[in-house]
Amino acid sequence: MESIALQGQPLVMAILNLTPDSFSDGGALYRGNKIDLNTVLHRAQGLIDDGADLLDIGGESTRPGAEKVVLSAELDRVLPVLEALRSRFDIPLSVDTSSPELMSEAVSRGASMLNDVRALSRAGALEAVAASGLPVCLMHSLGEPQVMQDDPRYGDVVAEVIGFLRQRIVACEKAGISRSRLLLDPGFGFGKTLEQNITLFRALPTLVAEGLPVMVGVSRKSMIGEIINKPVDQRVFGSAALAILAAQAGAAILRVHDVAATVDSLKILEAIQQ
Ligand code: 9MG
Repeated sequence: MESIALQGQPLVMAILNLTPDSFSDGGALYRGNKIDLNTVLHRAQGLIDDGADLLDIGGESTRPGAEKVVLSAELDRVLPVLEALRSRFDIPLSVDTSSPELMSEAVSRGASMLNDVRALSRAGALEAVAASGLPVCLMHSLGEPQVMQDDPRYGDVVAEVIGFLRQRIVACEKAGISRSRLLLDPGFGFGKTLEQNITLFRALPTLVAEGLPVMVGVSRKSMIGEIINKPVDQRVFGSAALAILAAQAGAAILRVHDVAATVDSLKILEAIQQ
């Protein structure tokens, strides 16, 4: 996959959330109501020093209940940061967006990958990605962030998530996006109860068996908070533990906030695994 080597141990994708209401750092990259580029560069350097393999930059909050972002705000948040990071660092940069406009702009500013929590369902997204030539992660979500946690229901969560992702693969191939550019993500926390998340997590090997690289994002999410009964700022160990279980289940990319903890834990796994 273009400039992103997906072999052996999973890659660690560090989250760089550019929203003022980010659920994990609450807008720490802001000075007043503007993104502070120096702070962002400093944060990015820290994530790289900690061992991140790629960065995921996003300008839309997708946490449960988050407000919709207007396109101009998303572009204003992401594009200057993407340009600044691209000119400064060699690390592959993923852009987390559902907006075809941002997808297209991101390509010309050096993005290496796209990550869409709506699996390219917005009008124009399939075409934008087809033209980009970039790898893209297709994630499952049950509804929009504003309402996705309002009593999510499935007959069979594993079958429905995999069925949805298969349909999106077909849509991608029809639009001219080859399988070799696709990654799959079950979308932990996106319209799923704790029980549904756990069922889905146990089925990761089944998703891996679909034959495409699987991305897992569980970092600091409520499923961890509910299991260990701790607030978001005390979920580092729980997140690292679940990341390692995802690695054992065959995940190719782990999307995380706590890079150092994840990288150390992966080294332990690698040393012990046969
Ligand atoms: C943007 N975003 C938030 N959570 C995510 C997850 O679990 N996977 C992917 N691909 N993106 C996510």
